[in-house]
Parts: sequence; structure tokens; C-alpha cells
Amino acid sequence: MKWSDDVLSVYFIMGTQDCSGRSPENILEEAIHGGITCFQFREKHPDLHMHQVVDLGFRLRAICQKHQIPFIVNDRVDLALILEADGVHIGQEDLPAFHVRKLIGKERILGVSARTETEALEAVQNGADYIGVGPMFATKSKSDAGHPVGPETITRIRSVVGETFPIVGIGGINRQNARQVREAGANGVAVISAIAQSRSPRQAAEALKNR
Ligand code: TZP
Ligand code: MG
Repeated sequence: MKWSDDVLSVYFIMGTQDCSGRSPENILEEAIHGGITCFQFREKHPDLHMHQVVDLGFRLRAICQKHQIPFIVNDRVDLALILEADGVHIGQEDLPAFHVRKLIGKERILGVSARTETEALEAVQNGADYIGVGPMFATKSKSDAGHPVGPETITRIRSVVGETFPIVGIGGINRQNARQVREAGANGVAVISAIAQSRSPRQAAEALKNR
């Protein structure tokens, strides 16, 4: 897997909790056919035991590998290492970025969520390869996401991290508002429900592609 900021263009995030009983493997395959550029495994289903999470992770990881799509694990460094993921994505409430970088080494991708310029700068200094900024708009996919910060936050963060640092917008993004997020200065859009809850994840992914 080769990393470049194009990888953030259409960044799909999913776990069993997002699939409304459908198969995560099928949704991921369809999304890949629709043109997603990165995948994050974010498993939060309360009924899954850790061994089931590992098994599902290996299956999704294999699908990504087959199609050469970067496979990132949300929150958990241990799971990322077990699955030999391409990277980890952490929030402000997870292990500090500085320590995560030491654990995962230089090669794996480190993504960090940031809501403010201070958090963004700290993430960059502590070794983040990209930052996720959000929620851009209201979202039902994360109960503790906090109030929307809007695309203008991307513009402000862009001005402190520099023109080339990779930024992805997240939260409530769909085919109608994705353009606003890109125009505010994001390299791409990260979505859960716009793809996972769509009747056709493939068409949903196609619609989010940068045209
Ligand atoms: N982090 C901030 S908002 C969010 C996460 C994981 C949820 C994004 O989901 P959706 O369905 O694309 O709004
Ligand atoms: Mg987290």
C-alpha cells in the first residue's frame, strides 16, 4: 500500500453497528467497487466479543489487501498490530499520538481527530500523517461527536498546519455537502452512513468521488 494524500479522497469508515444487519464484507466490497480510496475498521457493536472483532477484521483486511485499499484501525493499537493494518486512527480521548507513533513505528499511517487549531498542531507535532476534522455537520453515527464545527474549521486548521498537510473532513457528509468540505480545504471526505446506510453502497461511493 502506498500512502499519498489522494488516499483521503473518499475515506469509508464502518463497523457492524453501521450495517443494519447487512454483511460488512459485502458493503465494503461494493464501496471499493464504487471507488473508495481508504477504509477504516471502526467496530463498536456491543455484542461482539474481541475474538469476533479480530476475525471480522482479518476478513475486511483481506478484502482491502486484494484491492490495494489502505486498511486503518480505529482507536486500538493492539488490534491494528494483530491485523497488520496499514495504520491507526485515534481520537483525543485515546492513547496520546506521541506514544501511538512509538508503538506502531514509522511506516504505519497515524491519523488523529482534531476539532481545533491547537489539537491539530499538537497532532502534527506528535507524528500524525493526517488529521480528521469534525463533525462537519450533524451526525447520527457517533453519539459523543459533539456539536458540528462546520467546514470553516477546516479552513482555519488548514491555515495553521500548512497547505500540504493532509486533512479529511468527517461527520454528516453526504453527496450534497461533500463539495463544501473539499472547497474549505480538505483533501477528502470521511463517511459512515452516506455509504453504509445507502441502498447501493457502490453508487453512494461513486457519488462522493471528486469530479
Ligand atoms: N467522528 C466524528 S463524526 C463521526 C466520527 C466517527 C461519524 C461520522 O459518520 P457519518 O454517518 O458519516 O456522519
Ligand atoms: Mg476514538
